[in-house]
Amino acid sequence: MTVEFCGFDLSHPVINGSGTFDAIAARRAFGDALDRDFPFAAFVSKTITLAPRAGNPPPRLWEAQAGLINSIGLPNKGLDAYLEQDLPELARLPVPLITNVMGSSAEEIAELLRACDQRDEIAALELNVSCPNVHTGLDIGADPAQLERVVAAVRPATAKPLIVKLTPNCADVGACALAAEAGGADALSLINTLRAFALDSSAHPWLGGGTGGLSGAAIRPVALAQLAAVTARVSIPVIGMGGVQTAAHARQFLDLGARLVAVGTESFRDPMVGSRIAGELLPT
Ligand code: RRO
Repeated sequence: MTVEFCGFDLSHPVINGSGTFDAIAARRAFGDALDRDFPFAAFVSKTITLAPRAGNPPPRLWEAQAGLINSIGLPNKGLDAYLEQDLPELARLPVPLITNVMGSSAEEIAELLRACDQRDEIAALELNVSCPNVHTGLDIGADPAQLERVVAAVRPATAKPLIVKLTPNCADVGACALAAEAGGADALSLINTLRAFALDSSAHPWLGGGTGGLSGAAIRPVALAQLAAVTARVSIPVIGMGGVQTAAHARQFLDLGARLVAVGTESFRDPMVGSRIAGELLPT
């Protein structure tokens, strides 16, 4: 079931959602076996920012009835340490590497893309636009006009394929998808987590960061609706995700027009679920 994606021939259509599989920790746990039977056809890194970030105070997770609310808060070692320490390790993976980046202004994003553009280990870039704009406080990706401006402004910073990961927390995801395509995105991915809140038994916010993002089975119907709205409007390839747990779920995303399908929360339960889904997926 090889799939062409942004100039790469992938061995199957299943990849990971950013931030849901730590390939470096997995190699420590599974050793070389990880590289022999890597569960995904491409690997997407956790989101990288320019400066290192500690992330949100705990608690960071809340188990919802059919999903998970996270408020991780983008902990990462920052661009320089990522390039120096993580990239050599990630380059040993047997699949193309997609580096996910986030910034709160076009200037910050362009700097991230320019630095990654210099590195042959990186096959493609994924831009996470769920970050609040430093000037407006609103998510960069929630307003189509702003999204098009930002994507167009940063597009020249890299010759590598640029995937824009849309936010689902917007009024019209189809309009955001069109805007990202018009700005020069080579591909789109969706959905990120849905904004959510968890209260403890005394009705106090449970998560250290206040609000969080809901993922897992609960969001699959929303993901399917948003995917359908996007594939109906754009001609660039789309990566679909949101609550995928089985090959039957993945098939629904592919049938709605996704070129690739990503597995996220389910990998916390079973790190090898990507291989199982890829093995069980039947060609159309
Ligand atoms: O780190 C996070 O808290 C986080 C990110 Br960057 C994201 O894009 N989606 C999410 O659910 N959590």
